[in-house]
Amino acid sequence: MVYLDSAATTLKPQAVIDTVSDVYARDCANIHRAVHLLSQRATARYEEAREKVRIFLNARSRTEVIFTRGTTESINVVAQSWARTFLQEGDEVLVTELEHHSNIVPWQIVCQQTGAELVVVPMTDRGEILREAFEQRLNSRTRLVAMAHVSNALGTVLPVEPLIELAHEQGAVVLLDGAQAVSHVPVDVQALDCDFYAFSGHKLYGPTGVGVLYGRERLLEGMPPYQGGGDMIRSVTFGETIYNDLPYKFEAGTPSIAGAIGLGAAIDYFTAFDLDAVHAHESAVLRYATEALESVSGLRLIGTAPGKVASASFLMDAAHPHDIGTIVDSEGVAIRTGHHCAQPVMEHFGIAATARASIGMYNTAEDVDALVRALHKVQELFG
Ligand code: C6P
Repeated sequence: MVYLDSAATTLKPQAVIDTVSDVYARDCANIHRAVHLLSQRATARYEEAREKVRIFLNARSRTEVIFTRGTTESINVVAQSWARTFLQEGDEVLVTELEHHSNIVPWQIVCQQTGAELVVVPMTDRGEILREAFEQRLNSRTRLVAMAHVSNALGTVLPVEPLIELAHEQGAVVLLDGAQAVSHVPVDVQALDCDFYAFSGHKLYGPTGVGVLYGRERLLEGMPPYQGGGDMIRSVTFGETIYNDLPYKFEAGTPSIAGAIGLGAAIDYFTAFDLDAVHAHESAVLRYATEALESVSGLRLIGTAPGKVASASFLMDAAHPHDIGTIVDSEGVAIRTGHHCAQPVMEHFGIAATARASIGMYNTAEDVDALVRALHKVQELFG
């Protein structure tokens, strides 16, 4: 089988699978709760994983690294804690047209709750977000900018550094949705100077059910908890609860302990490679895929931004994306079809769905050849 659906979730290295299994086999305990040996060991491993994430993102402090269920929850934490507290009528939240639903719907909800307005930066027909379009929508009412670092439906890498600078000049806080970025482009939250960064473990060769919210400490300190429960408190009486310190204030309840430790193992695995070489390899495979797909007659690429990474979305005259997906699957090639949880992107192009081939570090030109052979089969059957 050829796996070309890493944007949905990456395959898991044996080292990650073994680590998760090892946690349950040898250190099965709840964390931050008991004095017994297993709990101490599980707690130490969980906190080591946090430190691995800190180093990976280059966050200043472990207190800025919050474990969540994934990108979606990370964004909802910011929406329901920061935005719900600090936004009011007249304020604006700026997003772009190419966002995943996870970076649209939480802002729509909080805009309804607060009276703030959602403003959208349009993209070009190549799937780019241009500085001029961004500047036109940005103003002194913009309190928060929430944008993808890399688009999942199109593969566009947004020019986030200058956009963050512009946003900060207007006093806005910036959240980056890094779900599709962490495995494909270097991420350094201090160099980016973003205020929040969200990603999912499962798109970085780690387990599902765990993700990260990086937040600038000054902002996290001023935010109320997202959820109430165990571990996020220092003391509770019926009269008053005193919340725990960062990052625990945002980690109510038993987390995905093995998931977080597994994410630490994924970071170890991933960063043991020369990441420049990994990114160069992926770019070469994507270039090869782009040329190979363009040579298939009746095939149109959707999303052609210069410098794009990892994903090639396309349409074929011969068949609907779902039929393409079914036929190539029967040929042993896994791709994703549908709207990719980015319906506004589909609306921009006046389509309902695309077929999307997306690559991970393990994919090769031979995988692309297998896809192209399968697409010729689609043409035979439907053409
Ligand atoms: N995109 C895809 O096939 P979660 O589900 O919380 O791990 O990630 C949500 C999410 C948020 N932002 C972006 C840019 C994403 O790509 C995703 C997940 C998958 O494209 C599943 S829809």
